[in-house]
Order: sequence, then structure tokens, then C-alpha cells
Amino acid sequence: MGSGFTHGRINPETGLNSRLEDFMSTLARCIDRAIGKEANEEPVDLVIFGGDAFPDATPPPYVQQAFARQFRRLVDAQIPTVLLVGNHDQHSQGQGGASLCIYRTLGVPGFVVGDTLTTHHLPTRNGPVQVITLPWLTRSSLMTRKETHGLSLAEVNQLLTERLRVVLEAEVRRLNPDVPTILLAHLMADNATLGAERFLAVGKGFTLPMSLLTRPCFDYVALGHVHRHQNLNKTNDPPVIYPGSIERVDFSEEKEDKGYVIVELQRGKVEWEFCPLLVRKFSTIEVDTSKAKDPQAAIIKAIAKQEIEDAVVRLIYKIRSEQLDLIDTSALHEALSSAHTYTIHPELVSQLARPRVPELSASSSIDPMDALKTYLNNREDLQDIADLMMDAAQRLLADDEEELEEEEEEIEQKETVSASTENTQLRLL
Ligand SMILES: [Mn+2]
Repeated sequence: MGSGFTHGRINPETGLNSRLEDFMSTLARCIDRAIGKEANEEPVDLVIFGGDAFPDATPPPYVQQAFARQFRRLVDAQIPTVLLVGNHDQHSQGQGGASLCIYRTLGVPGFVVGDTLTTHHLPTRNGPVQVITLPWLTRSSLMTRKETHGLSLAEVNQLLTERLRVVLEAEVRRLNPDVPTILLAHLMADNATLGAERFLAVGKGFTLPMSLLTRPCFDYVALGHVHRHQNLNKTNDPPVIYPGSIERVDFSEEKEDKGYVIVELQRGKVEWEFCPLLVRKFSTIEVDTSKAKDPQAAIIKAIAKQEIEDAVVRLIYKIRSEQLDLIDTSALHEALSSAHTYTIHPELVSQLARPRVPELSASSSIDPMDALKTYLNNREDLQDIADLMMDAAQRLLADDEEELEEEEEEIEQKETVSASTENTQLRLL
């Protein structure tokens, strides 16, 4: 909540950005279902939230309140709730606490904040449940800088995975084998299909192998982080589910369904269902008018073909510079006026311009290293230095994180009297 404001507009009646209001009403519909608002619905026994409530750890008070107003309905309905901490909820990579910790500080009845790797034994109306919380991990949460010095990102990833396997195993061994068990984790699994979130956590994350998650001791694996809904374990034993975000965050999620997941959980038996929500439509209108006799008519026709009412719309049209006088901009505004919001992006086509690399268009999210590779593959003149450029980029991405960690370690050493860096690394656990 609180992201994507550029796709909204101020609601004059409330003074709020309409995209915040969209998220508020969508979240309200999720909570409606949880408490069983409709006559034919039963209230759920437990609500779990997979993290990334806000774009950062310090959301404005009115955004915090909008979130709290919905979740407090679960307190009133006496439904226990687990709030997991995602990367966007952590302040300066975990050092400054997390926005969601306020619920623990206030002692909100029935609310558990998952900011460490630990097992919560929760009573519900229909019996006990165990929830292992695994918040977003950074390299510094399991390893010292000394240990990772000189290692490539892939080697660091490998080392972190091994460390995590050990600490997770310790939790697994303490589980009660007769009680239904959920692993609730905020992570990037190695076979997930990505959306906007890849851009939002550039170079700072790790991917974890599925073998860590698909274990018979877990009846259900609930994941946060990836915005696209998906089940990563096709054999469903256990289901490994990203429910995805409840609203579209940007145009990269234009074609994704949004919703929540309802789970029927027993020890050794689980059924789940993705429940789609009616959310704000995003719509891209792309038209190439560079060969059209009447570019204006071509654009108007392209707009008319799409249902744009109340949608967030972007119009992209390609045009030659000498055609520009043929465009009546006010008529385009008129044609788009039924949209919720819209933007217009003319793209000049020139014989002189280098062709754009289609894989790198603004509509697709792509890993920065993949983007660079794609770019270099299209630049024969750079082939001699392509490998050097890839190395340099890799180092830039790694340095970015190390600088943050250096700052963290300075803070740590100030705060910890017996500052042995080897022992201060397990703070998330
Ligand atoms: Mn995340």
C-alpha cells in the first residue's frame, strides 16, 4: 500500500490518491472474506500475510492507518494473524526494525510479527497450527563480510543457502509431527516467474532452491515477494504458493490476475484455492502510425478498440517527425477521457536512429545483468569488451550491497560492546 501513485489521481472528496483507495478497497475485500462477512461464508481460523505491506519501512501515517484499519477487523473477529516481514518492510536491511513491528510493540491480541526465523505455535478455533516464519534474508543476516570476501554472487548465494538449510533444519526438528504446519517465507525461489519486484530489489536478493521448501514436514508453503500468483510445486505436495500482490503495481503486471488464497489445512492433507479479485484494469495501447496515411485516425481507431473505461491507460504511438503536424493532441485527450488515468507516449521513428532492442522495452521487467547481456548481444562493436563490461556490472551490483553492509557493521560495532563480527551475524534468527 502506498505504491504506484503515479497511476492514480487525487480524489477531491477524500484528498487521497485513487491508487491508495484501490488498494484499500481490495484489502477490505480480502478481510471481508477472512471474517466471513457474507452470509454463505465461514470465518477463517488464521490469516497469514507474506510481507511487503508498504514500499518502505517508513510509510506515511495515513497509509499505515489504512492498513491497520483493515487488519484490526481481524482482532475484533478474534482471528489470529501472522504478519511476515518482507524486504520492503525492513529498515536499512534489517537494522532499524520493520514497519510491521509496531503490532508487537502494541501487543495487538492474536497478532504475531514474523521478523525472525522461528516457529510460532498458534491456537485457532479449530485446533493448533505451527507456522515457521522466514523473513527476507540478506547476505549479512547469515554471513560475515570476511566470509564472503572475494566470492562471486553465485558462491555467496550457495553459502547462504547452506547456512539457511542448517538453521531451518533446527526448526524442523522441533516441530510437532501431529500438528498442521505452514512455512511462511519471504523469498525468491529459483523457479519463480518474475514481475516488477525484480526491479525493486535489484542485486540485493538471493534465490533459494525449491528443495528447501518442498519437504513433507510442511503441509503448506506460503510465499511472499513475487507479485505474480503461482504454484511453484506442480505435484502439490506441498503446494508452494505465491498468492501475488492484491493489486497491480505497474504495467508489467497488466495481464496478471490478482487475488488471495484460501487454504483448507489438515496435517497431511491440504486444499487451496486462488480467489481472484476485481481490480483496477491496466491497459497498454500500442500503435505504429509511421506508415499510416492518416496517423490521427489510426490512433483514434486503436483507442476505440480497447475498453479503457476506468482503466489505467498508456498510449504509445510510433510516428515520423514529418507526421507530427497531423496529430491533434486535444482530440487524443478527448478520446482517452473515460480512462481512470492515462499517459501518452509518442515515439519518433527515424531512419538514423539505432533500432531499439525489443526485449528491453519498458513493458517487460528484466534482471539488470540479463538486460546488459541482451544489450551487448545487439552491439557487435562492443564484443571485444563485452566480458569486461559484464564483470564490471557484476561488481557494481555487489559493491552496492557491500557499502550498505559496511554502514551496518559500523552501527553494529558501536552498539555491541564485545563486537566480535563473527558472532553478530545471526541477528535475524
Ligand atoms: Mn519482497
